[in-house]
Amino acid sequence: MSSKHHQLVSAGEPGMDRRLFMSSAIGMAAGAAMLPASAQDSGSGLGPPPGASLQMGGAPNGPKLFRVESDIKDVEVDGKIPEDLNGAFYRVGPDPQYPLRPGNIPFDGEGHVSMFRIKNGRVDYKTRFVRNDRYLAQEKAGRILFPMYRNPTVDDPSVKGLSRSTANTHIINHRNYLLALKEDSPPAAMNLLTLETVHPNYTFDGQLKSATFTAHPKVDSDTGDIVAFGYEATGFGSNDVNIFQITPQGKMVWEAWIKVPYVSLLHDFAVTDKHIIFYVMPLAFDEEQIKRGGVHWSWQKGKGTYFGVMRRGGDGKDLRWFKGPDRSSTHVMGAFSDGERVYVDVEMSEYNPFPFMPFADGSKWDPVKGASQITRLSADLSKKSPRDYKIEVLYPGYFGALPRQDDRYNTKPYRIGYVPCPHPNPADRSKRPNACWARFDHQTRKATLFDAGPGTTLYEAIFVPKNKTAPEGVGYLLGVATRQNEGGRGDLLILDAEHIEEGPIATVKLPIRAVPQIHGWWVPEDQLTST
Ligand code: V55
Ligand code: FE
Repeated sequence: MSSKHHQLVSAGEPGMDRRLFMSSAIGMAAGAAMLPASAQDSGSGLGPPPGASLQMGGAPNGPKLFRVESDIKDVEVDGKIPEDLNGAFYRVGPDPQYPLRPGNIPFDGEGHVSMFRIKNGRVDYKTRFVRNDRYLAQEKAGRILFPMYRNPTVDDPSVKGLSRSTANTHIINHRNYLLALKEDSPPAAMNLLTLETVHPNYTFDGQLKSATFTAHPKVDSDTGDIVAFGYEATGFGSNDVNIFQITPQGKMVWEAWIKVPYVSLLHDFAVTDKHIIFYVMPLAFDEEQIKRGGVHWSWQKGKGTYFGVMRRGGDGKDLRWFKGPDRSSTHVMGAFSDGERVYVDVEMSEYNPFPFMPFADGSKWDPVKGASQITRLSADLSKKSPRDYKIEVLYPGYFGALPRQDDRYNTKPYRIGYVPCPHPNPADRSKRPNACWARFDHQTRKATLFDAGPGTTLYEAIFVPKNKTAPEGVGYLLGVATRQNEGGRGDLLILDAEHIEEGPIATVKLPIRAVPQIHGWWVPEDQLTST
C-alpha cells in the first residue's frame, strides 16, 4: 500500500475520506468529471455529499459513525401508495461498525440492511446490521478486528478462520430467507420480516462448494432458479470460478468449474437462456500490495480485458475468451443470446471507476477516464478462432453506474433499463451528479429522465412489476433520495416506471437519513407471507 493511498482514505479525517468516497461512489465519477473538488462533493451513487451532515457520519467535527438501527411504524407519506404495490423493498450497504482504518476503503463497512415494508397503502421501516461472525466478534471486542478490505493477513489473531464477510453489497430472497451478499464469502441468511440473522454462513445446506458467493446472482426468467458463481472459489487469490444453479426449493441442479486468465474483481456476470458470460478486467489481485497490508485489488494497466463465454448446463470446457483493450465494467444491465451471438449491456469506463482503489503504477485517479456509460458488449461464437469482442456505447452523453432492469428479464432479451445519473446537460451534469434516474428504451434508443432537483442525490433504483404478468417495464420505480439540505434525510420515492419524467406518485418521508445502499431488491407480498 503506497503512502499516497493512505492519504487518500484517512479515517481520522472524516471530511477527507468521505469527500473522495462521495465523489466517486460506484463508478459514478461521470458527474464529477471536470469539476473543482468542492463541487465533486455532491456526486455519488451511494448518497449525499459529506456536507450533508449525517451522511456516513461524515460531517466535519461531527460523529464519525452512523450505526442507527431503526423501527418506524407507518412512516409519513406524501401522495398515495399504489394499491397494487404490496411487498418489501430491501436495501443493503456498508455502515462501518468502527471507523475505517487509514488506507482502508468504503467497501469495507459492515452490512446494514434496511426494509421498507409496504402493505395496503402503509409503510413500515426497519433496519438491522447483519449479525454475522465478523460483526459479533467486533461487537464483543469493542473494536475493529478486520482492519483492511479483503486482506486477512492483517486480521487480529483472535479471528483467524472466522468468515471475513461484511455482507454489505446486495440482498436477495431465496426460499424463506433474505440473503445478504459479499462476494468474498458465503451469504448470510436473515429472517425476511424480523431481519434477524439466522445463518451467518449459509451454504445452501452444504451444497455450496465454492468458498465464495457472488453479490450478483441472476434469476432464470423461465424457471426462477438462481444462477450464481463464486470466484477465488478454492481459496484466497485462487483463479478458480465455480458456477452453479439452484432451484427455488433450494436444490443445486448444475455446477461447473472454470479458470480465469487472471484473478480480478469478478463483481457481476451475465446469464442468458443459453450462455454464461464473464468479464475479466484489470482491477486485479495484488499480492505484493496485500503483503504490504493494503487492499485486495489494484488497477494494473495493460493486462487487457477478457470476455468469456460458455454454455449453460455443460462442464465449462467449451469456455472461450475474447480479448479486448483495458476497460472497466462492474455491473450488468441485461444480457441475451441471439443464435450464436451474445450481447451483454454493462456500465463501462475507460479504466478504474473507483478513486479509492489504488493504481499499481501509483498514478492519480482521473474522473473522466473513470466515468461509466451504458455499453453493449457482444461476441460472435460462430467465428472459429477467438477474436475481439465488440464495444458499443448505447447512449452517448449519458453517464452513470448501477444499472438495473425488470428482473423478470435477467436471462431473456429485454428492452428497458434504468440507471442513476447526472443530468445529461453538461452544465447541470457538473453541478448535480446523481440528481437523476434515466430510463433507457433499447428498442427506440431513447432516454427519459427523472430529475430530482437541486439538493437531492439518488441511490440505485429498482423496478417493481405492477403484477406477475404485467408486460416488461409496466410497474413502479423505487429508490431512496437523500435531501442534502435537510441533514441528509432520506425519502423513498415511488414513480410510475413508464412515466418517470412525471416524478413521484408517492414519497415516503423518513425522519432521519436512510442507511447507505449499494444495491436493493424487491420481494412481492406472496413471497413474504408464504414464509
Ligand atoms: C462493489 C462493491 C463492493 C465490493 C466489490 O461495485 C465491488 C461494487 C460494497 O463492496 O466489495
Ligand atoms: Fe454490485
